[in-house]
Order: sequence, then structure tokens, then C-alpha cells
Amino acid sequence: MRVFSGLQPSGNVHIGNYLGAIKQWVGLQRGNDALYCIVDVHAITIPQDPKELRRATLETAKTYLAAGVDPQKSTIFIQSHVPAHAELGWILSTLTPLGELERMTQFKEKRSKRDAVYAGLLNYPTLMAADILLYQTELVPVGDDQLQHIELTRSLAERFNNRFGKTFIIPQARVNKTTARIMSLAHPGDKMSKSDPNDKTRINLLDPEDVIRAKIKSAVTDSGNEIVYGPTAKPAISNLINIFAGVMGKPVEWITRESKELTYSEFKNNLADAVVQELIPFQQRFNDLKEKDVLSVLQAGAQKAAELASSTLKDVKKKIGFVL
Ligand code: ATP
Ligand code: LTN
Repeated sequence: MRVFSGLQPSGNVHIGNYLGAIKQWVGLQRGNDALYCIVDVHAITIPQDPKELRRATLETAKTYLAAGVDPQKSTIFIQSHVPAHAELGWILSTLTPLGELERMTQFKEKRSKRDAVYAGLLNYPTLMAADILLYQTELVPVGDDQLQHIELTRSLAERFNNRFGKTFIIPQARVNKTTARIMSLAHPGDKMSKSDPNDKTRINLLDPEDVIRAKIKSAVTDSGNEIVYGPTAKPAISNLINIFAGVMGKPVEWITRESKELTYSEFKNNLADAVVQELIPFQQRFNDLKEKDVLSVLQAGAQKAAELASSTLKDVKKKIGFVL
């Protein structure tokens, strides 16, 4: 199957991004034709410091590689290296009713947090639809906050196909049940987020071991003292169980069975051991990567992606009446 997904280049890549998205990507490389993109064109929908954007873009590429995305199996590239994304994004924006964009939860959320909002932010979902549709994608592995965008992508593809003839494959989202929405360590009612000003709410992939342990130790828990799963009654412990299950690659039931006799503090210790065991080797691989090798992976990736994208874009242009 053709698989496509992406992450915005920003610092603070956290264990929610890792378990909700990147870890799924690694698993999907086998037997599929996967493209994993660093979406810098999306990132500039909110103001970015140019130096920081460049740094974060390369850091995100290193994160993919260190997490196990293998350039021999998958295509890794930077969105702005393939101009077809912006071109198809523009075309799709001319077919998207304004009301549908204004209703997007992520847009409303981001808008409410900022004084100035630019047109690009409203058009974010049409660019995301272009990312996906350009490659005739069948499967889009993401966290559950992206489901609404994928729904819009599907309806845009259907609308285009109905009006101009069959052009796009209708893609499907793929979320991992236990890790689709990892919650904040401090406020289990909120999603763990890159942009939360309080760093203690998340475990960053690059946090040192003592910081990881301290953050897990100070994570809020629920009343009572039993390790039982129940996202409504016990949201904080259930979130920690989800993280544990995701890191270990085991079902929630296995974690709760193994932890039945433990106190909250013993359970947290075991969780910290598991997270450290996953992240410290990741960090070693991350630190060993050289910028010049990363750049050459990205260059080869862009070339491959551009070839695939150009055939869809050409078909689209012909169908809408552009002279080729
Ligand atoms: P922010 O947290 O600032 O809203 P973000 O982390 O959602 O940013 P991206 O970096 O673009 O933004 O997200 C990359 C991927 O990680 C997406 O597939 C998204 O669904 C997933 N993801 C993000 N946060 C979580 C989370 N808390 N739990 C599970 N998956 C997540
Ligand atoms: N909006 C996504 C990032 C993203 C993406 C994509 C994910 C941009 N284009 C295409 C999957 C497929 C987010 O995580 N914030």
C-alpha cells in the first residue's frame, strides 16, 4: 500500500508524536511503499524564526532516521523541496468552500490562541490534502487530532473525482488505538503538545534520563491507589498505561496484569525504566547522525517524491483545462 505521513518541523518532538505517529511509520515500512515528509510549508502558517526553522527541519529528519525510518525502504523528504505540494494545494483551495475551512477544529484552536492569523493557516488543510493526494496515498498513519483533516481530504478527493473524472485514490487514516491521543502529564484532560509552555507536561524524545525520570515521577495520578485502566474514571493512570503499552508494544491488558500488585510509585518506576530503555538508544543514534549524510538522504528522497508527484499533478492540470 502507498503510505504517506508527515510531522511539522519544530522542537520538542515528544513521546505523543513518537507513539501516535512515528512508531507506526516504522512498522508500516515493511511491505508498503511509504513516504515520510517534513512539512516545512505547513510550519510557516504560523510565524517562524528562519534560523530556528532550518535547525528544526534537520532535527526532524534526524528524528525520523534515529527512530528507525529506513531510507532504503521509505522515501524521506522535505515538503518545500517538491513544489508540486504548493501547486496542488492552491488548486484544491479553489475547490474548498470557505465554511469548511473555518469549521476545522485545529484552525479554531490555533486562531483563538493568536492575535494575528494569516490566510495560510486557514488553507492548512488544503495543503495537507495535496500532500496526501499527490502520491495516490491509501493509508495515512496519524494521531487522532488529524482525523478531521483526513476526512476533508477524502471529501475533496471525491468532489474532484466527481467533477473532473477519476483522478485520486480516496485515502484512509490509520490510528493506533492505545496511542492515538497521549495526554499531558500534568493535565490528563489535554493532549500532550509541543506548544505547551510547560515542559513538564511532555516527555521530549531528547530529554536526558534524569529529566525523563523526574517528569514521570511528578506526573499527576488519580485518586485511589490501584493500577486499573479506565480513561473516564482514571484518566491520569490510563494515560501512563497507554504510554507504557505503546513503548513496550504490548496490549493494555498485559500492562495492567503485570502491574496489578504495584503501588503508583513502583509502577511509575517501571514505566520510567521502559521509556529510558527506548529513548536512550534513540538518542545515541540521533547524536551519531551527521548533517551531510542527512542532507543526502533528503536530496535523494526529494528526487523520488518529485517524480511520483509530477505524474498526478500533470493529470490534474490536464483535467482542469490548463494548457500543458
Ligand atoms: P501541537 O502539539 O503543538 O499541536 P503536534 O504535535 O500535534 O503539535 P505535529 O508535529 O504536526 O503537531 O504532529 C505530528 C503527528 O503527531 C501527527 O500525526 C499527530 O496526530 C501526532 N500527535 C501529536 N500529538 C499527539 C499526541 N498527544 N498523542 C498522539 N499523537 C499525537
Ligand atoms: N497536519 C499534520 C502534519 C501533516 C500531515 C500531512 C500528516 C501535514 N501534511 C499529510 C499526514 C499526512 C500534523 O500532524 N499537524
